[in-house]
Amino acid sequence: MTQPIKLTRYPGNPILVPSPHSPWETDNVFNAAVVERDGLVYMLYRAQGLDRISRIGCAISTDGYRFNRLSQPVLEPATEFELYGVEDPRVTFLDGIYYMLYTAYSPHGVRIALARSTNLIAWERMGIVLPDEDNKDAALFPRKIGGRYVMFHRRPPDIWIAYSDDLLHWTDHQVVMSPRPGTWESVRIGAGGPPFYTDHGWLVFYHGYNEQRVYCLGLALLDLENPARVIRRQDAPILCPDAPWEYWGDVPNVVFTCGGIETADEYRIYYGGGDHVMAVASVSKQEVLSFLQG
Ligand code: BMA
Repeated sequence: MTQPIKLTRYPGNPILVPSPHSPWETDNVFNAAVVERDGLVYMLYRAQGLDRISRIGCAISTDGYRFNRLSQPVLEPATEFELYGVEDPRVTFLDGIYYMLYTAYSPHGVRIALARSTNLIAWERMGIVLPDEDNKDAALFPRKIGGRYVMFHRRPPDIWIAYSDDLLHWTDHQVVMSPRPGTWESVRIGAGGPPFYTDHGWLVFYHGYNEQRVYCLGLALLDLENPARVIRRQDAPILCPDAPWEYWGDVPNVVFTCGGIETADEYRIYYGGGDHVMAVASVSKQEVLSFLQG
């Protein structure tokens, strides 16, 4: 039997920690979307400060490990659906535009919200997606399928997909994957960042949660034309809390990803540790190939 695929932590973790200098990010910086643009790596991270409201900050890097942050958030609560915060961004580049799906949290509950940008810093709100239901963990696919946009979303406890012509109205909702009883992902699961396109299918990094209240990350492969069809799903998690900044934090025992990047030879997955700091871990494409080929 082949060994399960695992992510290897970057030895310099954590790569982003709260800042005592900015009131809006004194407490936690975590669950970032990460995107490459013109040779720079942009991290759009969820920050919580003195008021405990979540905002989205931006940090920029030339090597993907050492980041400099902008002094002000790039997105902060502005609508009635965002009163308690804007959380867990996932960013996708599609047809020349960056789209951010994020969680809008307010007395209405949690909603999926959408914003767009051409430079990853100035964001324009497009509206609330699925306005009538509590939902989160949404991520837009980086390519259209059959001429339509596709996104992951989460109706607890499952990962779902839906299709759209305009990014705001979504139909053809289907369950993609469900929790597996008695495992690390027994209670609920949710998509990580946008899936990676490969010749063999959509490669998905996702999170799972169990009765012990531990968040781990898992790996799955979905059909390119019909991503509701799961081609393969690894039994073992690819990353579980095991470092101090993962098992101790604002919320203990959490590794949670909202995105990663693909380099020539590896997948680099960025993740929040303990809802408190940002870290990164990677796996070589060579190693993933056995999973893709089955
Ligand atoms: C989920 C989300 C994430 C968070 C995780 C662990 O429901 O709120 O933002 O990282 O819980 O607390």
